[in-house]
Amino acid sequence: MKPTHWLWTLAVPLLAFSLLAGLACGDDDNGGSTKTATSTGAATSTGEKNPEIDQKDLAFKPETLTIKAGQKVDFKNSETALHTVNINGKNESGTMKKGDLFVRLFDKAGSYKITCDFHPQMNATVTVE
Ligand SMILES: [Cu+2]
Repeated sequence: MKPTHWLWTLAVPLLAFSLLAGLACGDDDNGGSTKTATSTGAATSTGEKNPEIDQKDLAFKPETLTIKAGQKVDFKNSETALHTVNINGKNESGTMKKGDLFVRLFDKAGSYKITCDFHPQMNATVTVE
């Protein structure tokens, strides 16, 4: 029964792979569903771009940003590593993949700590005046 045996050696890894892929997809969907990232931030009619904090090289760039109350900040993931945007310890962005954008309105003055769930070394501070 050589042919049967041969088929199974193919079928088992294939099955395992599709199961894994399915699981990974499910996880991804979960993370994405809480995301509030939209492109509506670009609709501000002043023509002014939102200040931007880039997620790159496992860091926030820039690490300090000063804005005025009522301004929005574009958080952008520019690399393949997954990131989150946590504002004062709260994950507001969900999991961000490469190319994802999270726009956050800062309407109250204060100092906001920006961190990432996956990389404890990622830190930034947004100061709202
Ligand atoms: Cu990160």
